[in-house]
Amino acid sequence: MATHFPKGFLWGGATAANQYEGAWQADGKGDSTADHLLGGSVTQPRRFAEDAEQPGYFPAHVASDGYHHTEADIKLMADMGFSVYRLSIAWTRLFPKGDEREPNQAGLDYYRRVFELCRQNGIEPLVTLSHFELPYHLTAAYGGWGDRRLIDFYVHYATTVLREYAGLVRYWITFNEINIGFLLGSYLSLGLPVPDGAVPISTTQTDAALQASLTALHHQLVASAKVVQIAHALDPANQVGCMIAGMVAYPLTAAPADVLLAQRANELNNFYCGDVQVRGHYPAMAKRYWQEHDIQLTVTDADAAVLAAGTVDFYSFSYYSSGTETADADKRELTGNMSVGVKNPYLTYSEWGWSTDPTGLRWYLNTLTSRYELPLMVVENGLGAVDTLTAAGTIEDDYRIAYLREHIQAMSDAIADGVNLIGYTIWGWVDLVSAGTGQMAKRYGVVYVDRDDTGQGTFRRLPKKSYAWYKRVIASNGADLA
Ligand code: P53
Repeated sequence: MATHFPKGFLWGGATAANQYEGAWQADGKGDSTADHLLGGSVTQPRRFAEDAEQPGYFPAHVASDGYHHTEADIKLMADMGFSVYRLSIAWTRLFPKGDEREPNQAGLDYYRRVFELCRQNGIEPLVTLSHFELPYHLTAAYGGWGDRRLIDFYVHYATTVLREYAGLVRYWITFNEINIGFLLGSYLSLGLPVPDGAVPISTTQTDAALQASLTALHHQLVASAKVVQIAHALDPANQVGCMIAGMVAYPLTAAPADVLLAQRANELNNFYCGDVQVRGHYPAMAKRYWQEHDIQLTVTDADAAVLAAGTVDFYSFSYYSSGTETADADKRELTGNMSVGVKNPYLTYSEWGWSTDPTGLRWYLNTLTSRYELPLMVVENGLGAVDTLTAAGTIEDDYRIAYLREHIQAMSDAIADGVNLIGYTIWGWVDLVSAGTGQMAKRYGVVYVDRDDTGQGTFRRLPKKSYAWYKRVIASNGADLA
């Protein structure tokens, strides 16, 4: 089959430090907000614990033990032919509390080794500076991103990283899924304090909670723009992107009220943050939204100037599924462990209630191209599913192959539509802890990790059937999807 993927297209996979590395107290690492989250399931939400050393299961403490599997895991990626690896730096390995001036040398050394190994294996690192975590001390002592001083702490951390790894890393993402903070996770993404025992991931927020989330988000957006400017000033070769949770909303019917609602959801969920990071200012709809929810946001002239000067070089996003909107309030329901709306009768749903919709990815890529005309990267995509070892000790994950095949085909079609897509990193290329539920049983990897939902196992790596398949896809630059 012919391929539309351009020469030099970046193929790879992604992880996040707190879901993959474990080793939560190794070599001087401090505890991050993620280290305070207990395990959950699709029916049992994760809870927050102030004391991260109390008895109980904290998935991030061990995760996939990536910290102790660095060489082997990079070899596996190289063997698959990866040209890019998206990973995040744990802020707490460098600044255990977040407000220190001097970084922890052991933390700097660890990531230097990771980046050098990537380079030696022909893999371009794509580095997320903050992926759903910050030093817990910044939450406990400052109130997380609700405090403006976080901007300076983050800029200091980011500048340290940019200087330290100059020449080793060229592709940067400032914040993972920056739009999730006000939609789902004010603790997860913004580090806003929550009471002990609380469920920190929620699909509903009061206006007061929104006020706090949007204020904190504004601080992140300013911090992001500052870091974009610093990265460019330090080295014009640095490419910095935003990272948005890609959310596609369809109207349930052609009723104009449904269509309008879906449009508003698409605008709010994606472009509230996207416009700030790409265009350098809040879109008109943001002001309407603030009025409707009685939000008072302080955007100083200095903030506005920073936002305008710190626009990104590329737009990256995660894409898993699409949602459906209805104006009929009676029909709205919880469709998955984290999505509200209504089920789409034309789509099938995973065990976690997430729809499979490759056409939505093509729609999203085209929508972004029309709006921004920027290079795009799909930096998370994959299927969270239960995998079972066969008697022969293999994992025949044809469902995952089918999911990935359809989404790669959709990307190929979008490129033929005229989209400038430059890279693709599958989420959780190696099994890791779910952010939403804290489970290991929700597996995304093309490589299996032997451990269960209580943290027990050998942590042995085992390539699944999808591993050999993805390797062929990469070798053929997307031509061989069979
Ligand atoms: P899990 C919500 C909606 C879509 C993606 O999610 C989301 C979230 C927040 O969890 O998160 C991203 O692990 C995130 C990753 C995460 C992945 O999607 O809940 O960037 O950290 O693991 C998948 O199945």
